[in-house]
Amino acid sequence: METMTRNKLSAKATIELENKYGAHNYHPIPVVIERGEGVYVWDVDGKRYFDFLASYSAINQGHCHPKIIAALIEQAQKLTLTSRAFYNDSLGVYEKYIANYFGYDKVLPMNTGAEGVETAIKLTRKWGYEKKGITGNHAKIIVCEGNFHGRTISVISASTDTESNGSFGPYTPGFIIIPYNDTRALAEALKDKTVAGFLVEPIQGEAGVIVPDAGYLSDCFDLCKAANVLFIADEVQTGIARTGKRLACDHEQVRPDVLILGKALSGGVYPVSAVLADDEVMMCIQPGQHGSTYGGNPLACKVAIAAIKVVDEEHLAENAERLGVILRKGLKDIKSDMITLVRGKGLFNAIVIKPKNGKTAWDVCLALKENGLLAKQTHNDIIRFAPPLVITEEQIIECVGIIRKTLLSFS
Ligand code: IF1
Repeated sequence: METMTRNKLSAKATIELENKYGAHNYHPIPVVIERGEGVYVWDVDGKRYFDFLASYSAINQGHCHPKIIAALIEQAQKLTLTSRAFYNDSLGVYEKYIANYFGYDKVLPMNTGAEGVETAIKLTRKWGYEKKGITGNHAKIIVCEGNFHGRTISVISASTDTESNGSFGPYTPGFIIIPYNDTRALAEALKDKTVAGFLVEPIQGEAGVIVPDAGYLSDCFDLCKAANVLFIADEVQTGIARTGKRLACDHEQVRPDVLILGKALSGGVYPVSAVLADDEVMMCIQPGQHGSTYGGNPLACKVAIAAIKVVDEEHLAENAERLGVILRKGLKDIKSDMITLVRGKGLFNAIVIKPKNGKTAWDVCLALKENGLLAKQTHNDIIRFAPPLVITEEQIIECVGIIRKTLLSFS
């Protein structure tokens, strides 16, 4: 196989570079992507694929959305970073826009989703001590089995996934783990008066797009309110129109006390995360008690404003709601004994694969790639289907056709 053609590395040579010089902390599907536009990506050999992962729901607005890229380019040529040692002309404008858009008094700007979760944990603990009156260093946060909130030490300390937290101890104390989608378990855990917060994904993504029973979120919110405990929604993956509403919590009219956003907040163009809360919570952190070098930088601010405007201008939540119904029906109609379950909300979906003749979800993803659709399995038997929300009905129908053809090819 040629290593270079037209000054471009071959797919094989590129993969070998990553293998030799990069940490082996991922096992990617063997495709080398060179370009992305809307719902499509092209590999280094010019083959086009539907992107049915959207970078784990960071690319809800589609690859390289022109309005978001334009905002990036314009700001990048003017001012990219001041640190928070000084003011800049973008941050206040962004903070007002985002706080008003999601309906909170204030926002604390960070960069990655994990930083957003860490920020929410610190904020909740501080509120627990200063407002709820929990005695020093005993504040607890309730989390759910099967959660995924990021990869930092405190966040994996709350995880039940040994692949996420194995051999990374010692772990951060102060987490109570209860079953997901179980309000009785939450009610029991809330009897502990040292609990300051309940941190939950409205739909569990990494666990395999686990959609809780209708009413679960609102029941949990009510239980937290009665126990004077903060309801913390991790909408890093479910937010920004992915599930068919502005936020997944909107399906149940739940307004989290602490809202964590990331990923599609910047449309996959630049790392931007945010924690939103009202003053009673947010003002528990005072100058010098939290922050980050890049948090709230001018580039992030302009990119995020552009990314959110695209969500509204292109009605992405409504599109996700409508096309999710068509996608799930199409998947359920596929007559394959490898599909044991189809579940999801909006364009946040997954199928559960039963191995057949030794072929697993990984093999299905490899075959999907050959047929022009990129997806990735999670936990061995689950394939997530989460395309950019700009996808059209015709494209959804075409993709269902690709998925059907692929699954039926496994005899
Ligand atoms: C990887 C999946 C994994 C998240 C929720 C916070 C974060 C994430 C609900 C942290 C990040 C990413 C991380 C990425 C793959 C993907 C992921 F759940 F989406 F599938 F890993 F489990 N809250 N999820 O989903 O945000 O720090 O990454 O910006 O680590 O492989 P981040």
